Amino acid sequence: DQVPFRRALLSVSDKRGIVELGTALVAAGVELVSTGSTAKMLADAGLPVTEVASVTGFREALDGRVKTLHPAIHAGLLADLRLEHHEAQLTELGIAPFELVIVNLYPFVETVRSGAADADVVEQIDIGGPAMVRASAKNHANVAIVTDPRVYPLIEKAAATGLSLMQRRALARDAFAHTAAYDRAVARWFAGEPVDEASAAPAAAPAAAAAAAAPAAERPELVEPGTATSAPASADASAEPLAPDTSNASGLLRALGAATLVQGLRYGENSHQQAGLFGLPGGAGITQAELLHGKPMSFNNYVDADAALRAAFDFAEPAVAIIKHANPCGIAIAAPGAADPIASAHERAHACDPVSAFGGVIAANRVVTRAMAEAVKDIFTEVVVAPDFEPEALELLTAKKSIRLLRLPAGYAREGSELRQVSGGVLVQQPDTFEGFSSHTWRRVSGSHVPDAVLTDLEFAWRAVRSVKSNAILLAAGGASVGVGMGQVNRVDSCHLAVSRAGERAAGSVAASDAFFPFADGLQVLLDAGVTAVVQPGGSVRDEEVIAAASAAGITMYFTGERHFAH
Ligand code: 93A
Repeated sequence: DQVPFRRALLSVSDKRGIVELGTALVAAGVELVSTGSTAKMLADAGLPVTEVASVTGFREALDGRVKTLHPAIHAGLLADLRLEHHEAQLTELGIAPFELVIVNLYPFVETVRSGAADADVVEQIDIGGPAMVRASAKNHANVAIVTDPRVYPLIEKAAATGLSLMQRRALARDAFAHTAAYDRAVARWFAGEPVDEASAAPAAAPAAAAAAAAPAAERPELVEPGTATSAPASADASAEPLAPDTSNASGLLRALGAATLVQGLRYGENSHQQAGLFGLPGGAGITQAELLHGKPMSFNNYVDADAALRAAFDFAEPAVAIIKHANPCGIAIAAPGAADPIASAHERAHACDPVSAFGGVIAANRVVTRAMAEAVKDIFTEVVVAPDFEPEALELLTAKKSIRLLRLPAGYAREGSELRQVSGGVLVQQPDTFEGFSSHTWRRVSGSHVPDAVLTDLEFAWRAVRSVKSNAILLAAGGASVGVGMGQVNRVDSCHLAVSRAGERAAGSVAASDAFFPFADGLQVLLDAGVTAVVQPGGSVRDEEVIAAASAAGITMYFTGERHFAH
């Protein structure tokens, strides 16, 4: 059910990351079609791009009010190519379909907030953008719709393969939540109400609730046999795929059958357990990483390095995770404007819990620089794994005998399914890599609207907490964890742990909880320590008590409607 990308429509007001995305798409052979200033930006970066005007045969009209509102665009968005007569009509009309649409809307809320005159605010009501978003989302059977730049890394990774139906559905759900929130803001402005309250009103069902309710039949990755190909349906069916498609359960199981021994390990988790490492055909993960320096990796090194990669690569920003016993003792992204972003991320991740970081495993999602190496060389570290190392970084670190340095294979990626052995069989699931979530879909249940910086911190904490074993509580400030409580069998203990690790830094931090608070007691531990905002799934029968505790403390709390268990 993957639909490969052949033609993409890009029309964005927020242009961050669009050139990188366009570059990845062009490299994968995707044709770019784009509007006015987006097209100009892509062309200026040297990318081949087709102007919307040359597709429609119309110049942008009415000061840009009419750009993409044209059948030559909308038929390409709405054609359901599972239907023969749709395909025939498109051919007859000479219109090519889109498989990928990247849109973000005119900045309406920002324009209102800037105090702009009414006429200027009205001009910032996007009409063509939501039409494209809604059309593509309706047609998610054929089209992937992206409204949030944070999803770009996912698209870049999938540029050559396209996305699965389940991923396209998740994006469609986000797209409708996005246009609904946008229209709500417009309606509030017309009503003379504050527009930034709009996103706090309950929108569509929160993402996770909807996902949890989806029957297995709607999650074909989990139940359908793998077709093991990213080629279009019309491709030669007799062509044998090189490797099973590990994005789905049956593909992964077939790949396991073809796994080969990469290396025998000295021992397993303990010295009396024999062990080995097997690689999947076509795998591009920690198993395929190149050991640049140090002793062979141990069983536990592999487990921890993989957990570190999972945490660091969950972020689009330069990020570092430090892992001990499969749990993070620090996760951070670079400080804004840092001269050496990856060194900054490392410094902040290390500062979270320097005691636990001793003997840890570090993953960076960017090339390790000399500045980062300078800091790491003075800390006893088992493993550093990264896409690469600057030559001077390598020189500094190879001076240390005890450290292992690993370079990731090109195109490092986790499998689209993960499994765990249970007696008599294996459990298979999709990994918790869902990219469609954002604070737009959260519901504020106590306290007042928080400043953007706090919301950004809450989003950081909510993403970081999914790399922490349950019960997980993660305190964060400024894009860095400051206290992590993990692996406890009750949530109160995780709260105590997070708070005690954070020490004085707990006051003023924000907190994420991987699952709901069953009672107010755990939350109270955070409140007493001075946490200022909390994000958690909600859904406890005692939610009212928990909300009352947050309200009594005067803090803001959001419900996400989805959880991040990791057992
Ligand atoms: O003025 S519109 O309501 N009419 C349109 O036909 C249209 N098409 C795209 N707004 C329209 N857009 C919006 O333009 C997109 O939603 C996006 O925000 C923006 C991108 O324009 P440009 O590429 O010129 O910056």
